[in-house]
Amino acid sequence: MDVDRTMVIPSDKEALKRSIRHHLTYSLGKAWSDSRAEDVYLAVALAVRDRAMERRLSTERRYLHADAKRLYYLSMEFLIGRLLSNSLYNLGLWGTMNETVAELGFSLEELCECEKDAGLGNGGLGRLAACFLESMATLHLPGFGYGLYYEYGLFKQEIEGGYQRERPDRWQGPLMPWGLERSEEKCLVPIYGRIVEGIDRRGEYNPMWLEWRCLVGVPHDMPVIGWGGRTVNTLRLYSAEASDEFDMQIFNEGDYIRAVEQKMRSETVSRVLYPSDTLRSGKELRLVQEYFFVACSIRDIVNRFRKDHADLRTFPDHVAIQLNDTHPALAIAELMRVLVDERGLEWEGAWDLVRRTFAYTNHTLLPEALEKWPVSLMESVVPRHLQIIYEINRRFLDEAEPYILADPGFVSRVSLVEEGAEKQVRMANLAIVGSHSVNGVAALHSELIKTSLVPDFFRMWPERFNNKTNGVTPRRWIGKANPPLAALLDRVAGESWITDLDRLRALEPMADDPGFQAEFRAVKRIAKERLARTTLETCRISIDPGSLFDVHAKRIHEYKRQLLNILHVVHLYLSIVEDGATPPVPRTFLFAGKAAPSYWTAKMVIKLIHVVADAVNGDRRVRDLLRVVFLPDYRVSLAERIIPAADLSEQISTAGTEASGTGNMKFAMNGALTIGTLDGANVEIREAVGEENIFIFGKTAAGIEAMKKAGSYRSGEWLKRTPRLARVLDALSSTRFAPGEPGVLDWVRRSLVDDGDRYFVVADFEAYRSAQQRAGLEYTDASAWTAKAIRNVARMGPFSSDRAIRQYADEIWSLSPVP
Ligand code: 26Q
Repeated sequence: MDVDRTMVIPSDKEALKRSIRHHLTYSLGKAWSDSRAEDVYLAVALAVRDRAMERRLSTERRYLHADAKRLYYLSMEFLIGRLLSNSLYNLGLWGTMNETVAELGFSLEELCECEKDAGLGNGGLGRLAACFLESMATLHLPGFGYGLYYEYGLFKQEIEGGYQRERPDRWQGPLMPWGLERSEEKCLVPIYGRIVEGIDRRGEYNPMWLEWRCLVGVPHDMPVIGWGGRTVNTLRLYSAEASDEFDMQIFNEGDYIRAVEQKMRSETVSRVLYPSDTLRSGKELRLVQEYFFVACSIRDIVNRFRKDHADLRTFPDHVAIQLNDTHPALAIAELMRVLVDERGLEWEGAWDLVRRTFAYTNHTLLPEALEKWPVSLMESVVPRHLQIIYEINRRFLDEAEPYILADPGFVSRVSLVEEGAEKQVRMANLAIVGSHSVNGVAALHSELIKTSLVPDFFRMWPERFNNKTNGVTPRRWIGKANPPLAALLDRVAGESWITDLDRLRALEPMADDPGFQAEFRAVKRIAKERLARTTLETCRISIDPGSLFDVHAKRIHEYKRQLLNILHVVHLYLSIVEDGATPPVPRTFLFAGKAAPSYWTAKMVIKLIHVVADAVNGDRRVRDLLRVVFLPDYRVSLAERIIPAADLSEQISTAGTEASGTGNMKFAMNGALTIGTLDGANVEIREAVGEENIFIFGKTAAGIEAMKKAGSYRSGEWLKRTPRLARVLDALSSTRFAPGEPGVLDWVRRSLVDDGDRYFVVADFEAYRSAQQRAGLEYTDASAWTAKAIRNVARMGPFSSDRAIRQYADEIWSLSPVP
């Protein structure tokens, strides 16, 4: 690799050793003789941080010199995972460091395992943000992340008696090598209070925000190292503190206890990540988090702009802001407030700047996941912002008048404020009105946004709507997660695939080559053996690396239909023990994923998987044919272990529900074939790999939509015509599963029959079963299967986050590389 040698700190083995020893002594205060692996990990991380820091400074000099336009990616979540191994990898220092620590008597692999995941996200949306930052740095783009420095990341999942238990995830150690606190750049954020209408000296409306409380935002900077290490960008995460001055005020009033209580309340703002990725929480603390985050970020962005630029009217020429879903949508009102209330701009001029600055990415089609906040709550937490939103709405509805006159229902659909028993602000509508770009995250999803999610806005502003299909970074998801595959790709495609994934096309001519196939299979085998060791250690279940690894790893959700998968497992089991059938290949079904703590059905799906696993794994009749494993605590570092080992990737959401999916891309890149519905990015994966190299089944989004519209779906009737599934449900109602817990599975029939089967599990069951049967049969022809897997890898170019980011930079941000 072409590594920048201009840095000041040398990075040869001797220099690295000196750095590690230095940090052990002076940063950690440890003698070499009583240093444990954890200490050495920290010392290595600090040595790497020194080197990243240097590049960060030189990157910033380059940006300043070029007066480059900057992109700010606002996201409540960044699911980063471990940083050390990736930093080393992207800096081009993995090999040297590996030898260095080996000479010191440690294995780098083991040291990296000491690091806790930075799990500051729920799933897809947070991981996408992390991949995007990495791609921006790799492409030398001035792109910066803003988020919250949660004290507790996503909960740790433990399983007790088949049930999920949540444990707090305090991911930061006493010494944080990656989050550099910038106390000197603290900022003040007013919150709560009331607005007093006033008229200023010129006779103009001048509202005053009085009696606010004050939060303090403390930035923590994390380095984002691009491939090759020449560009190092920053992810700035804020934690909340109490303001001393305000506490003093209460203190002076004589109420010491109340002052301390207030302080503690302020510090809870950045305490914990909300663990639900769909159900709206509606909780005041979440709104406070969103506002606090947005206020800190906007202050920082405006201050940085003002340091070098005098004329606010050029703001959009220098700044672009991407909203990762609606969670940061209050930024639109906050920037208006800063421009109008603090900088004295006229409303029209300010609004024009705001709209040219913001762009919004939508990540969901589920109506229950669209963010709404009660007006009464906003009035209490952000009174001035609520006023501003009302004013935005008034002017917007004026603009919409022609449409409203032609269609009386229009106004109630597009208004930023939903009328009803409780008035609510619709954050998606605010984000759309305040942005020049609205994008979905896969082709199908972006179409559905226009045709069914917000068709009225599409009619008004068709030019705003566009698609940016998601992507994932090949550095982490191939290079780092699957070194044997990366080495093979280096050899046959040349090393440039890592930043130019289309190069993997070079594999195509070798797809049928028996010698290459053998090498490819050997790579898969290594990953499967590694995962088998993990299941043995963490679940005490041994699995056969020679069996087909069929993997369903993602958040547990009804729409993602883990239920469909496990019902099919029960069907296979019954077909063996009752019908005497013999499946063509032995299979290992692997599940992993967390359920939101308040999502009862999702948690019961986890219980069901364990009940089935117990029955199947404990039955000697299916010993060599079926195995079911639930791997607890799915997280980035576990994904890096699971994904390379998969033969078959389960992407089986109800068509029209999964916005894109990104796991689907990671699995295919690592040589798994996909079994999936025509949903999200699966549609584009099929186009890319060719329909003969993927197992597509089930109803289409249009088909599902038609059934919903007609109200014609009767799952109970369907079940009568699906005897295999009927038998499965009967078996689950009997005592053969979970004999010690009668009734524990009753919810399955209730959900699929009595409650109407919202996610069309019954309707898709037979199609799924037959696709699974095809997959099993095809696996018996190792050569044909391997050829397909190779073609999948070869054709994954479009699903690199580099491609996605180039499109964002060109088509939304007008951002150029600063190499
Ligand atoms: C909202 C309000 C209050 C509390 C929590 C939330 C919240 C938090 C996280 C709502 C949604 C999320 C996360 C959504 C998410 O991960 N969506 C996924 O985004 C991926 C990246 O675009 C897509 O690939 C997935 O299809 C989509 O489900």
